[in-house]
Amino acid sequence: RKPNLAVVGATGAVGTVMLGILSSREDVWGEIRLIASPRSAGRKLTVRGEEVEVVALSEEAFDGIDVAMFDVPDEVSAQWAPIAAAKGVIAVDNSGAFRMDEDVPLVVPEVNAAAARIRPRGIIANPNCTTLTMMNGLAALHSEYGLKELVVASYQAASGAGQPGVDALRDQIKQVAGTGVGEMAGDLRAVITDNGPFPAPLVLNAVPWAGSLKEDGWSSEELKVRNESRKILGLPDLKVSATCVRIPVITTHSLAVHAVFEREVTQARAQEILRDAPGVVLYDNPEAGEFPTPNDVVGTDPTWVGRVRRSIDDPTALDLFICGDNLRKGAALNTAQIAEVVAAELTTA
Ligand code: 11C
Repeated sequence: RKPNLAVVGATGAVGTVMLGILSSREDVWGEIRLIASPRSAGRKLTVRGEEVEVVALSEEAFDGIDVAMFDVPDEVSAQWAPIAAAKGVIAVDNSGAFRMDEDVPLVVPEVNAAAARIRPRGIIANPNCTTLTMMNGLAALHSEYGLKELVVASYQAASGAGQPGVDALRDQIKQVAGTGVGEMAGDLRAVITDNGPFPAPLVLNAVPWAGSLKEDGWSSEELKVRNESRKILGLPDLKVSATCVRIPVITTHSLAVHAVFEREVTQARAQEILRDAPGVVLYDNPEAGEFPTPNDVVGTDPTWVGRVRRSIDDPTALDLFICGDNLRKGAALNTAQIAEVVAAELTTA
């Protein structure tokens, strides 16, 4: 029989994208049950062309379920993924609650699908969206050149902070449209009354902050990029420095990456590797004005790589610009791909 799937957090920003993805991919699922907070229970949502009523999150909601995806805040996953797992459900969790737990694999199917089979807690973690944006391309380059170090600057979309982030940016756009605001020092901070989930006005601006404050001035997002990259690539000593910045884009995270390798690189070979890498589109012809911008990439599945250059001062280093839809490959799509790996395992077992 086909395994039964639960989508926990079906009404959220990622959950909504997930229902579209489940409706468009090869259908490997029996029942798809939609679960959300009691506040959203009773709502009807469409998946696979059928209306499905949302049920409230409870222990019984997992009865008869084989695989459950969690697209909910960390604290909700921390509480409920183990409850589902205790009932024999395999939990695929998109929160940060379990990613660095050594008994929880952190999976990008194009990179380390086999890791999904070893899950002592019955939980598989989906990486952070910023990390995910660069994993497919970097894993392909790593297998040829041996990755040693990453210096990353992110340009992150408002939807990374969920619907409140999108709502705040849209409101701020309305507030400044047609005014001269944004031309004088500090005028955005004076005019924008609600920063939403961001620590400064985002419209007409760039805000060098994502997540919460951790030790020595690093943000949680920057530490996730470092720690999760190391775990996914199986490189515990990989040197990683990230600076995470929010920009006024609705969806799609972008990353400027300086990657240093064990061996010398060439631009042409690096482009060839990226062209052949699973889940990657090489879009790299600056002469013709071709390079990815976040807006080109919204709603697409692959991560797009352009501006591939060998470092002028280091023949072992590449500089790249990578864009990925943070709600698709960065969240819902990768979670769906992991769940499909598990479904294939359950079906052939
Ligand atoms: C952001 N990347 O753009 C974050 C959101 O660890 O899954 C996702 C946080 C996470 O703000």
